[in-house]
Amino acid sequence: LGLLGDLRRALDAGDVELHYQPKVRFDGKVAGLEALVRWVHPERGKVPPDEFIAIAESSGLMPHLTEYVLESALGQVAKWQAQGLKVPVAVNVSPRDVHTPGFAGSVAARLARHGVPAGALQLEITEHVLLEDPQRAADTLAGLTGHGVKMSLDDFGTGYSSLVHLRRLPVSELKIDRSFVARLAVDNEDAEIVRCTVDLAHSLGLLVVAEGVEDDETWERLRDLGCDAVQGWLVAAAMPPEETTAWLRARG
Ligand code: G
Ligand code: G
Ligand code: NA
Ligand code: MN
Repeated sequence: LGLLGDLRRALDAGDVELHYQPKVRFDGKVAGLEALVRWVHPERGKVPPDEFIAIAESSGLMPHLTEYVLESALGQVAKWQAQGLKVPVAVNVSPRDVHTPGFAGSVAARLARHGVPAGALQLEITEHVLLEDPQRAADTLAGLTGHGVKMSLDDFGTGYSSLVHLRRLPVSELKIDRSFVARLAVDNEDAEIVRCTVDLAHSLGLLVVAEGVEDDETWERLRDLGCDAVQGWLVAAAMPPEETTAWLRARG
């Protein structure tokens, strides 16, 4: 497939961009930003991330993509820091990354090189990190948290044996998948699932972020259920860096 070669060239040329989507608390304060990759192919136009991430994963290009994303995100965090904007950024990492030897050390070295404190970086992982080699994954995650990097469990509720994994993973935040959030205001079962997830997370000492919040009613229900922060189009979609800077400044 030509797309893989094109993606490789786009990474080498710096043609893959990061957009940033805010996570906000119910008092309106910004809890952080999630970096999301965007690739505009010269002939095909926007390629959906799901599509090229799957290609990167199956072809062995994923570690390279992740290095690119980390490099770009940390460069941006350093820029924002220099402008007095102190906001943590979350980067999505794939199971493959967590199984790459030396991953924790390379993240720590990258932070140091950019002069970014580890607390300003969060890594979003999914339960799939535990499918292949749970021991190696646990070691890598322990290494990362040992360096002070915060871990977030993404798409919670959609993987396998969520509860077992939750106990084993050194995460400080849980993100409720948007498939549970979307119909929260109209579906009692979804509302109950979210309520239980929030309570469970809190009893384990984790922060809870709800993804895919699109309307005020859902926002209010989540606030009443004790959720800590939300992410979604109601607040803002993922924005290019300059737009994110303006958005952060407008928020104070
Ligand atoms: O906007 P959205 O279409 O950005 O993202 C689609 C999927 O791609 C989501 O599952 C998201 O987590 C994933 N994704 C977005 N950016 C990255 C990235 O930099 N690395 C990885 N591994 N996944 C990403
Ligand atoms: O897997 P991950 O949770 O990282 O995926 C995030 C995906 O969700 C991205 O594709 C992002 O663009 C998308 N997204 C973010 N906010 C909303 C929202 O409010 N509604 C919907 N439908 N999708 C959203
Ligand atoms: Na994510
Ligand atoms: Mn998610």
